[in-house]
Amino acid sequence: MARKMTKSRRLWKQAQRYMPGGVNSPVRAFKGVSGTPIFVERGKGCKIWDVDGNEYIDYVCSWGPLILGHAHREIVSRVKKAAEKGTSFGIPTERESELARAIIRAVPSVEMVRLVNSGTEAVMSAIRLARAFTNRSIVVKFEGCYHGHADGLLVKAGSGATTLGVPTSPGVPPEYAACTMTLPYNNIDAAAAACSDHGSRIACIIAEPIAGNMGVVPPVNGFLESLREITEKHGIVLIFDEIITGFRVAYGGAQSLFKIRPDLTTLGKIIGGGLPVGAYGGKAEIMEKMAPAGPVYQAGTLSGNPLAVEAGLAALEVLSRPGVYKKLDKMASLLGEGLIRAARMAGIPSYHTRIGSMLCMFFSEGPVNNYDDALKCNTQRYGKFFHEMLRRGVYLAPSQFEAAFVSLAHTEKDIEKTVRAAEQSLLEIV
Ligand code: KE4
Repeated sequence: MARKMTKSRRLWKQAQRYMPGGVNSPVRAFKGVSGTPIFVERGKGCKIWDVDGNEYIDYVCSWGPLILGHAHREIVSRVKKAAEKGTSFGIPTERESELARAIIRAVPSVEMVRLVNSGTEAVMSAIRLARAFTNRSIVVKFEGCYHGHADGLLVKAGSGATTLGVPTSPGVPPEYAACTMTLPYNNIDAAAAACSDHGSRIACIIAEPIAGNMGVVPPVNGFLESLREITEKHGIVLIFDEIITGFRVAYGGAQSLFKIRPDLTTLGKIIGGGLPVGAYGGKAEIMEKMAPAGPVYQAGTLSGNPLAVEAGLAALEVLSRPGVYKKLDKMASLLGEGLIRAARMAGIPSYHTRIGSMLCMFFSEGPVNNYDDALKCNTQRYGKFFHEMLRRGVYLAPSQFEAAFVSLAHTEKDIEKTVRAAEQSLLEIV
């Protein structure tokens, strides 16, 4: 049942003339799975339609923001109304304070918050703030965790485990990378060793409390607790990057699930309801160092933009209703269990992870607890699976190293159709 791809192919050729690699963000170019990307025409609920009229059940959900599904009625109507009053002012508005207050009420450790325009901007700002607050320069991150494309974070581990980083992208000066230390995720001893050797020079440790950028890799027991303990001990700022997990795995984010209070939290995706919003927040004594209250500079023309704020407020209001996370968890568990059964039936080695409505099926022989494990996955097989599923009307992430997201719009019928497609697809790639 070959899908019509005429228009997508034509648009793909044209896009590559105008934009580097034909996209505005690399992962969309299907490099991780080969083939021609689909061009989307519209979305509604958990479905998207491409420009050739093919329908798909969508598990990318714009890489996480669309936890309510596409074109949610309340979001669309409230953004339309807000637009009629003006699209941007660069002047304080009441709704910005209301979104800030909603975030503060939801996320346990956040006493004060600043809205920005992307996750990258939120992380950049949080790191600058942590460096200013501690008067230290070194940033510790974990392999396989992605925190946006700020120079100092496009870094991989140098030769020894706790040596300073080397750039992963041209254009990042080695001097920038030298201020970043990259450690293995879920390795408590490596984190403790780095802090005892370099603690007095480390400004912050930034971690995804549930890693979502090497596939979904949950923290092993004690990992997050140990990070909290050793950062307290050495006066290091602990930053939880909850740009994926914030309002995804619980209304209070991963920190409310694991009952850990980081010093700073970065947010994005869901809090913008599908429009561009990022945020960073945390202890008031730290946040008050930010201009104009304090000396640490950060600014943004469209920060707190009325349309994005309205979409974010609508999303958080729907998510705050009783039973929402129970429903998300139920749908995602039906999908996760179905994929495990399908892989077992096809005799294909796989490893499955899920927390709430973010999940991953690794084409891996063994468990995946860190980036080294993730890199052992059979990405060719993932690519074949991806295209077999696409043919059957299911849109997964075009990379093994991403999460699948279930939204409130996914129904049992959609999940059953997806599991059936997986059973057939896996038999094709054995
Ligand atoms: P943005 O600058 O893309 O809004 O956020 C960067 C970011 C920061 N922290 C985490 C944990 C993230 O997952 C991200 C962005 N996520 C990727 C996909 N996993 C966005 C998709 C893309 O790059 O196109």
